[in-house]
Amino acid sequence: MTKNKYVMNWIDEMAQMTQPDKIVWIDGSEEQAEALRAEACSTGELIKLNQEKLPGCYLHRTAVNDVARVEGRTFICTSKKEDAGNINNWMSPDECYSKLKKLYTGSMKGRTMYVIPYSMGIVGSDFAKYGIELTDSIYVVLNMLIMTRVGNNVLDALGDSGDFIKGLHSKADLDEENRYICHFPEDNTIWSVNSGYGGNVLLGKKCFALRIASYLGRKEKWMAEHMLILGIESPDGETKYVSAAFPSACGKTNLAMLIPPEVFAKKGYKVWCVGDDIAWLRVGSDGRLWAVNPENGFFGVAPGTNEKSNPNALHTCMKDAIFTNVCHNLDDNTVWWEGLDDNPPRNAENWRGEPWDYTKYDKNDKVKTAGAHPNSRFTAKAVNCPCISPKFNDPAGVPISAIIFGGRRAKTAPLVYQSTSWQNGTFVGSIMASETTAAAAGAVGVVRRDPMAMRPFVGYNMGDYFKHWLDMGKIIPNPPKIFHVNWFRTDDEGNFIWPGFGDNMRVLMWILARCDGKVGAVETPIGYVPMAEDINIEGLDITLDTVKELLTVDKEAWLADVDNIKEFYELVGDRVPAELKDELESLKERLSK
Ligand code: GTP
Ligand code: SPV
Ligand code: MN
Repeated sequence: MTKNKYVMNWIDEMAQMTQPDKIVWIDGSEEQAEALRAEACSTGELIKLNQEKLPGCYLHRTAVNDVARVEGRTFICTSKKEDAGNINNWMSPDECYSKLKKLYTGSMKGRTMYVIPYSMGIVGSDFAKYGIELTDSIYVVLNMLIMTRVGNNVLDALGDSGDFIKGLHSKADLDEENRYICHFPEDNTIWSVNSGYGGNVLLGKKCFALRIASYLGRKEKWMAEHMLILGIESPDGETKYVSAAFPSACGKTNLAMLIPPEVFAKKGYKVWCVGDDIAWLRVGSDGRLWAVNPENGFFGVAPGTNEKSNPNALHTCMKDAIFTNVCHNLDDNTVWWEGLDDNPPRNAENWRGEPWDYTKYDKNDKVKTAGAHPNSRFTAKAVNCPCISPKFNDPAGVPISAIIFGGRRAKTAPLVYQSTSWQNGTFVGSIMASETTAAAAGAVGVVRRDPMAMRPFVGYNMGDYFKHWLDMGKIIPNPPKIFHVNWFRTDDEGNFIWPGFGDNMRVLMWILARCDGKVGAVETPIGYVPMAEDINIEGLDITLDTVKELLTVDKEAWLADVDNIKEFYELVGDRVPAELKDELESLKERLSK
């Protein structure tokens, strides 16, 4: 507990509104967590899994209508609408507070309000930021215990300061029509109501560490980005770090934990995971850009995770993990998901908790027929990851050599290209596009522009966000080089051409060689593209011609994209920096030559 009057007054006020039966402070202890797990099992909120095969692991099912982030119900509530911009939904703070107050009033009656003091970043470090989440969900408490650093030491570090993010979450009655995820960046406040799904309710994650933090980062000259961070250690023991922004369910966790292919492993290369979803970046005293992962765990996509695609993730979630909306194997009380193995359980319940017949699986209608929901997830501790970086708990973070943007593009974007400058790289990030995935409610597979993979997560005007990127370039004396990748090009039958996963390291090696000035490139209208021979394909069953195909820049397709980008910039509105519009004009000229 604490004597901090800002904390205590705020909790009083929230408790008067939500009217819980009691208030319980989460202290970060294992005893308390264990008691909460037992309580959740007694009510059915959690199912205790086979403790021999999956020690410390539990299964949770959300409501059927509550399985992904809801971007349409996510709001940025700044005083002025222009400050939220056209890409965000906006409500005035007054209107939003009064609307949500009605939903919160009495919403915790008969329930307990849990008080979770947590830190994003290492408690007590220069770059840590603190939050308190109030919630009526044990599932949220147990997830926050994995995903963030929780406990009394956070309250000690906060002292009597009012500088913390006030998060209020209530499941209320999970009413979809009254579901709201609202951010008040001017008040350091987040209000979430009527949901129980990860990204909507684990308020330290997207709500704080991206939406509120991006707003703070602009004010304080640092960056909060939807990026993984990984280190590549070369045989001489030197480690270089890269960060990469891919949209939701587009491969961050997989890249962050990759296992080097034999050709590099036998030489002694190693890959270390610093983070899989969020990076906070600032300029270091050495003039480089340094990154920390503010989280303490992974909330990873389950489907597709297997012994071949991502063994590190699989091992990470084999203990102390919470599985959400996966398939329950009733024979041995374990879990299963599509893409885990070729042996679906015969006696099982699907993600909804209904008896499941694997023979009815139709990959064109996964939500209805799959055992696990396409956006089913595992919540697992970073310390349980076999390749967690020795720098994971270093408050200074790691210096970034390259920033990589990427999306799911069946055509258009080549396997990899390099931008020509920070400004051009910012442009490359701003024009990112990707096919939508099951991570957010709505249609899947539709190409949409998703700048820097931050479309759903920028807590202010997207035009100002682009400007912030350009401004950061001016204060980083030795900035990372900026690249773009695409693992998802398909052939005429719709099959992925590039093997992906661990083999993506072959592309990372080219990127690092470019950073060191050790390899040449071909200049194209969109930037520098590798010579096909410079992508190491030893041990792969693809040919040099395939690599050439993956690296082609189709000018017609790109010109069509230019028109689409113009429309998107118009949608973002009048705060798109002139420099980026100039970049677009120059790109068009180069393509038309
Ligand atoms: P969020 O947690 O939603 O932010 O997603 P993420 O970017 O961490 O996505 P993740 O790594 O979990 O990947 C999601 C999906 O992409 C999974 O179904 C993977 O199997 C698939 N995927 C990841 N990497 C590759 C790749 O290199 N090639 C192909 N074809 N698929 C990939
Ligand atoms: C994403 O959707 O980008 C995620 C999962 O990482 S969530 O925490 O739900 O946002
Ligand atoms: Mn994410």
